[in-house]
Amino acid sequence: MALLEILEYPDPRLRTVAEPVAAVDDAIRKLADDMLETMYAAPGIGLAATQVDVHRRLLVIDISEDRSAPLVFINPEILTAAGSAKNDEGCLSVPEIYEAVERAEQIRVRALNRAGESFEMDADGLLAVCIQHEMDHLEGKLFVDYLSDMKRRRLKKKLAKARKREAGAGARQAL
Ligand code: GNR
Ligand code: NI
Repeated sequence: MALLEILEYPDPRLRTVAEPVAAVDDAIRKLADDMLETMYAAPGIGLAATQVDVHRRLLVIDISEDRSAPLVFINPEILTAAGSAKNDEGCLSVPEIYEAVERAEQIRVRALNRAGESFEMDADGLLAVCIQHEMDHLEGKLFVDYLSDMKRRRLKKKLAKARKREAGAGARQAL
């Protein structure tokens, strides 16, 4: 297992549209395991391959309290979507920013599991939010794209400032 580097906004690689996984083989299973390890360490409740600079249609999720329910979705498709709800979202690629986003409330998803078998799942609540958030990543889309231009500009500044502060702290530590 290995920890992977998570790309951060506004890295242009986060805008890549992912290609379907052609075959669920050992390399894909290792990627899923490394993504789960990276997600748990972050910590986060979901991670899309796009965020670790692998542009294949694969995502992992675990919304359980005790991190005991890893889910792997390969080539996911939303079959049906109903209702809408606004929930606060965060993203490991946009650290420390939380904003409300409107999403479908209930969805039915089809995907392949780590054995390469097709399955379908109904989701609502946080799981539905998370699946839609991760599937957006595979399209090169981020939750901040749903915000107003003004909010996005403000948040970009805030992120740049936080990064500068961190770089300064690192430099001082090295002295
Ligand atoms: O860890 C995460 N938490 C979260 C909270 C609300 C809505 C979506 C998410 S996903 C996020 C991890 C992440 O960035 N996945 O792409
Ligand atoms: Ni995200």
